[in-house]
Amino acid sequence: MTNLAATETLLHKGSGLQVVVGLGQSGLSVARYLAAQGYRVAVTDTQSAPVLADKLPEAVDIRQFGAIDADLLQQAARIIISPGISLDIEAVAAARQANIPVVSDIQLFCDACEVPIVAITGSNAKSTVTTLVGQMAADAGVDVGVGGNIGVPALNLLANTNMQLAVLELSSFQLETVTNLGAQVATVLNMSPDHLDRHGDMLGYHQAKHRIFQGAKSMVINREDALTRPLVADNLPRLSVGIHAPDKGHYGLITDPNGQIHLARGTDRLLSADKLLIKGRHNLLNAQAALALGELAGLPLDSMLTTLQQFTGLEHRCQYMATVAGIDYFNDSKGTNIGSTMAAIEGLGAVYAPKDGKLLLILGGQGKGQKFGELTPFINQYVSQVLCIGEDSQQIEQHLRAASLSDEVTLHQCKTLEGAFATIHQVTASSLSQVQAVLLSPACASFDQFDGYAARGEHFSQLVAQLDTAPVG
Ligand code: UMA
Ligand code: ADP
Repeated sequence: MTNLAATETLLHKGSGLQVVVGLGQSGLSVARYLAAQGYRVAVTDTQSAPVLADKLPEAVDIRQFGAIDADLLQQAARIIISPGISLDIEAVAAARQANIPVVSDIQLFCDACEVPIVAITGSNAKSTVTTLVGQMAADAGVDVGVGGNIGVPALNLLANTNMQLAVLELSSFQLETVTNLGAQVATVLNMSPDHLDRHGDMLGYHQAKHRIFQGAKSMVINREDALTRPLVADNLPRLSVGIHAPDKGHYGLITDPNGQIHLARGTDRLLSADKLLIKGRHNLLNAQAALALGELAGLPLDSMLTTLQQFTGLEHRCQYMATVAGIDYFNDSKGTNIGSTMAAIEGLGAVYAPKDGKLLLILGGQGKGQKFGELTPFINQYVSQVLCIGEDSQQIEQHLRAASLSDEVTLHQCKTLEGAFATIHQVTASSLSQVQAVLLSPACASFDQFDGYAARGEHFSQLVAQLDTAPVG
């Protein structure tokens, strides 16, 4: 160790105990990062034997498992909290009361990161847009790191010392403890209710999301969603996206008299919509957001347009699975809130409506305090059968009915995905069925029955595959 490094180590040790709360992926990345910097690090987790414990560096010798250790938190110089843990739990609330700073891994990342950051949040489309911007940067020859809520803890990106650009997907949980992120370009893609059980109400959720704009050098907003605009007036470079024809320099859609839709920048038609492999109006917005973010991060337009035409979308997001007995099956397991499910119903419903087809929608799981009645107008327009599963299925039915669910929509209580497939079999066997597509877009979290949205989507996909191989008749 050099003298300078040794002095820094002593300085860090002298700067007090760093307590990592939660030993999931982000907690582990924080413990490793701070230990490597020479800090004294402690970890605490509610689980008595967190699976990642044996991956901790030896230097992290204070390990309090089985409960979040309130006394340990009181000894902290700084607490680094995992995004899945609420700031309101007793031990953390008490530490905040004692003026102990509580930050997220993202704060450590932005304090250390020396390259421009593209920061992306929103209720929906974060992973899709983050992946697209990352791919656009990589295709343009930029050494890019892609991480955050998308699954790669942000601090892990710092291991690449050649990184030229960081593209971060950020959740409201990560943002609520970040100050002055200082992104090169930041965006809130869209806002619809989600995680209200954690943030209390829409205002709390909105405030957490909008922290993404703190210190930003430029921003991208959605013209049709006022909640994506920062509340504070500023003169920062700002590009907008939207479904209507754009003003000069902004992104939007231009529709030709023959109905052909184009992605556009001002009056320039950039690409016709049918050149994209990702479908639905929501994906046209996602494509614009990626272009606008890329532009403000300095990526070349031609190369970004090439990337767009090659992007096939992510698994579990309105993903086409198979056609069985003339019915198309779509896995939108990542549709975990009503905003995403509205987009999926509208996006796919519009494809089948001209063919007099209707959707069969599988909804349900953990409802997170959402108002499901907001889905009713979309269901009445495009869906003929609703199949409810999971913990909050009765509540979902009550909300839909209280919001005037049409008599032409039949609602079934199915408890599980297996139960739903038994009902699908009955419904689609009828010659009167209008169902042309089955859509799993639950508008709910999956944790009552699955390990996550991916496990739920995979289970759906297995059930579809079994249909596929089942004898016809
Ligand atoms: N824990 C406690 N006490 C609690 C709750 C949790 O000790 O009250 C412990 C658990 O025992 C576990 C650890 O905390 O050991 C888990 O921490 P975590 O839930 O924060 O999860 P991580 O593994 O650190 O993953 C987090 C994000 N998870 C959440 O926000 C819930 C991941 O987003 C993210 O990919 C990862 O950091 C890397 O940045 C996932 C997610 O579901 C995909 N995000 C939500 C969403 O997209 O809707 C916000
Ligand atoms: P996130 O990371 O924010 O959850 P994803 O890209 O994983 O976003 O997409 C999640 C779901 O959101 C998809 O399954 C799709 O149904 C829906 N979705 C995608 N784009 C949009 C959009 N622009 N507006 C609303 N919903 C969308």
